[in-house]
Amino acid sequence: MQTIHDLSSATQYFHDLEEQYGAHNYHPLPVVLKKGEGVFLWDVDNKKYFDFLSGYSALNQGHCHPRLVHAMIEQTQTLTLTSRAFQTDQLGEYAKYITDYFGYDKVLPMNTGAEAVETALKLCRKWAYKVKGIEEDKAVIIVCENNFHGRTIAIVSFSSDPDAKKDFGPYTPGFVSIPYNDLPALEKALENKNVAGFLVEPIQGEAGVIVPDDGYLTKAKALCEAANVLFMADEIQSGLGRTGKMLACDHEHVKPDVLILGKALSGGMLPVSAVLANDAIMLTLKPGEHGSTYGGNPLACKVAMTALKILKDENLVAKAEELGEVFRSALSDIGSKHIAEIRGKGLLNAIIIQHENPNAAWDLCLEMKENGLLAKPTHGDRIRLAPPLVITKKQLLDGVAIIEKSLGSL
Ligand code: IF1
Repeated sequence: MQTIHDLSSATQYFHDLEEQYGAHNYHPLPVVLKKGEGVFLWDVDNKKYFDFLSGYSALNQGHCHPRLVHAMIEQTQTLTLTSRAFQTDQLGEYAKYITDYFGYDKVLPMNTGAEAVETALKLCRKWAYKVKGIEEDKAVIIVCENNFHGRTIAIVSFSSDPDAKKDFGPYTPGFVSIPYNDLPALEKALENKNVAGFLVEPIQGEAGVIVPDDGYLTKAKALCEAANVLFMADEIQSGLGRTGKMLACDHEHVKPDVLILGKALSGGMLPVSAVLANDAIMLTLKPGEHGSTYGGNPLACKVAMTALKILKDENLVAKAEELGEVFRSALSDIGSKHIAEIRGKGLLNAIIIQHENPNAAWDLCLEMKENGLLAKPTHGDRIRLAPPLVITKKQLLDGVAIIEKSLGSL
């Protein structure tokens, strides 16, 4: 099994720089990349890899998509940022495009996913006080156990992951956590008249690709509607074609009151996120009540419009649905005793590893790296497998062959 000491001199050089001068808030796989194109990555020794993480689903359109690179270059040479103190020829066009695309009255543009989630939380509370009539500072937002919505203080305040939460207190109040995929628990939590919203991932990504029962989203939305509570879907990872539908909510034809997007909204070019809602909700925010220096900058608008067009022009949603089926059945055909479970939808999948070696998932990822495929374990025993949606069937099956070969070394 490869250890950190078997690195090439070039890899070791860059590894040491990061180690010495970068914060240690990650434990990355020991691979140093210098080039990406489509589904492929190359390291500093020119070794080629399949990317089966896709920047945690930010690269649905693949690395350095030529249309995105062109949009970046063109806008970068024209106008990149004005701040929202002034208007631009890109924001209005983008706002119209994305609201038509998803069927909402308005969009509030932000940058990172966590910022979009925070924006949704603030919007929900503002709506609760101004429209629903909840008493000031009493609004409650329901969240699910094992959620992942970002890393800000408010968001980790309602995390159930000790690593994400410990030593970051005091925590932000106003959140109630219930088990995921548990409708009676939601129904009970909704009895509290101070509930303003329900924030949920339609498929839980970080928790290891947890797919809820069919009908969960439909019923959850109905319960929220009956209680006059906003159903807020965090589609930052599950959205934009990743699960074989444009949005994971589309598997049940559920339309969130508040839709939260990020990651692949820019196809990996720069941080772009967005919150979409109808006027009754969105117009509760008045000028000066929320904002961001880079939110809605012309470069982000241009790139995001292009990223959304690529999803449709290249039919990536249907491809993800079709190739997801191919992928899960090919993984199942391996018949490895070390794969305890295969789960996912579209090209958002994970395998659960069972092995007496507690580091088996990590060791398998090291072995897959040696064999030319990059993926990383989450929560110890599960490996997320999420290639860019531009992958071909042959490339996908070549990837499965690498996974099979690597499993043989466990
Ligand atoms: C890390 C994974 C983690 C997200 C959902 C909001 C955000 C994310 C559903 C915040 C971000 C990233 C963050 C990155 C690893 C990755 C991740 F689930 F995708 F694997 F952590 F759980 N909602 N997910 O998945 O978006 O602010 O990062 O733009 O923090 O380690 P962000």
